[in-house]
Amino acid sequence: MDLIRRLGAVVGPEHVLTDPAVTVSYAVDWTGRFRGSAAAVVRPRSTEEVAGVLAVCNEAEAAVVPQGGNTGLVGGGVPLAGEIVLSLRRLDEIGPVDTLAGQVTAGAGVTLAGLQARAAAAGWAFGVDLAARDSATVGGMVATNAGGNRMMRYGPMRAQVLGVEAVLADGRVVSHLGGLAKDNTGYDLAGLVTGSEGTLAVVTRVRLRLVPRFEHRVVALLAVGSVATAVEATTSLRREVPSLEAAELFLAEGLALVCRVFGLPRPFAAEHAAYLLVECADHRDPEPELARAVGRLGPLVLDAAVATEPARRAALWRYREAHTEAIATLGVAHKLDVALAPGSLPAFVAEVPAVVARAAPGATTFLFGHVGDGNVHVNVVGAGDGDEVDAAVLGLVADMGGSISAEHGIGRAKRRWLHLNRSPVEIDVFAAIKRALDPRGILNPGVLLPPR
Ligand code: 2HG
Ligand code: ZN
Repeated sequence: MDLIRRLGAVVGPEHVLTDPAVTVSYAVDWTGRFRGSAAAVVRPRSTEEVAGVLAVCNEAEAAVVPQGGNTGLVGGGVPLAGEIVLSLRRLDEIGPVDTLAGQVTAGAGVTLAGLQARAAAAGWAFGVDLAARDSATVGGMVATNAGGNRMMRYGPMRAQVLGVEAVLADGRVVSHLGGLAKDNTGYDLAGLVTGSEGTLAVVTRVRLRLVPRFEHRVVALLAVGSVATAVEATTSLRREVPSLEAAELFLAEGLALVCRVFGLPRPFAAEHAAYLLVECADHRDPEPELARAVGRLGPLVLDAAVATEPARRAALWRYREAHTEAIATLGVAHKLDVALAPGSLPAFVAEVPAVVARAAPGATTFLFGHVGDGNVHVNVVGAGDGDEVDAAVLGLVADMGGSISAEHGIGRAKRRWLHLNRSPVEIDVFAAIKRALDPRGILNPGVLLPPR
C-alpha cells in the first residue's frame, strides 16, 4: 500500500509495524474493554518525523490515533476502526533540569517515573503522580490533562505545563518552550492542547514546571465510619495542615478485594466502612502537625496507621493503588471517573450501588478515588458489553451537578454523554476549534466529539 511505503520513507520501514501479531497490543486498552485493529503502528523518533507522518496522513485523509503509554481508561488512545496508530514512545529524550528556573523539557514518550527520577536527581520533584507512573507518558498525560493523587496540592497536568511543542494535523509545528512564567502574548495554545485528547494536535515536547522536593513525608491511613466522615475529615485536614498533599478514599469492599487478591494483611483488626489515606510532605517533619490535626478529629477516627519510613509508606499506599489491578482480576470493568462537590459526595456514593443494580442486575460496584478533589472512580464489573450502567451512573452524576469525567477524559467511552456537562453552544465551539486545527478530521476521529 502506497501510504505504508510513504510512512516508511519518513520513519524508516522498520518503524512502520503492520504484522497483526505485533500491532495487536497497540489496538487494545489496558482494561480490554476497547479493542480494535490498526492499519499500521508508526513509531517516529523526533518532532520532524511526527510532522512528516502527519503531512502524509493528512494528504491521504488517513485517520491517526496518537498513543503514549496506552494506560488511558476511556478508549481515547486505541484504534477501533483500523486507523494508523502514531506511537510517541520513542520521543523519550529528557533535557537537563534548569535548576535556576525549576523547569525541565521532556519528550512526549518520557515516562512519568523517568521524569520523576530526573527531577529528583536535580533536587526537585514533579507535581503530578499516579499509579501507572512506570508506563504513562508525558505526552499522554498532557493530552488527557491527567490528575492523579497530588492534584489537591499542585493541580492537574495543565498547571505544570508552561509550554508545548505540538504538530498540527497538516504537519506544521507550533513550538513554545521558553518556559516564561509570565507570558501574556495571545491565546494559550498549550492550555488548549492540554486535555484535548489528541484531537487538535500531537504533543511532541513539553516544558514543565517542577515543585520542591520534600525530604520529610508521613502517610496515615485513617479508618472512619462513613464517606461523610471522610469528606469532613479531609476538609479539616486541608484547613489545618498546609503540608497535606493527598487525601484518598476507599471502602470496605475494595480493601477486602485488594487484601484477598494480593495476599496483603488487613491494616486494622476490625473492618470499617471507609478509609481515608492522607500524605503530608514538607522540609521539616510534618508528622507532629498531622498528628495534632488527626487528634482534633477525635472520635471521627476509629483507628489509624501511620508511616514515615518509605517501605511502610508504600505498603499503606498499596491498599489504595492496587484497587485498579485487583478489580481487573474480576473481569472487564466499566470505569466511570466522576467528580462531585464535597457536599454531594456521600449521597452519591450511597446511591450508586442501587442505580447500578437497576441498570445491570448482578453487577458489582467498587468505589474509590481522590476524595480531596471530590473525584470518585466508580468501577462496575459484571455489567456486560452494553452501556446501560454508564448511562445510569453518568445521569445520576449530572443530576447531582457533578462532572462525568474528573481526570480520565471523555475518549470514546463517554462521548455520548458529553451533553450532560456541556451546552450545545460549548459543543459548537469545540467543533469550530476542531475544524480550525484539523480541517480534514484525521486526528483521533470519534474521540471527545462526534465524528464528522
Ligand atoms: C486511580 O486513581 C486511577 O487509581 C485509576 O485513576 C482509576 O481504575 C480506576 O478506575
Ligand atoms: Zn484516579
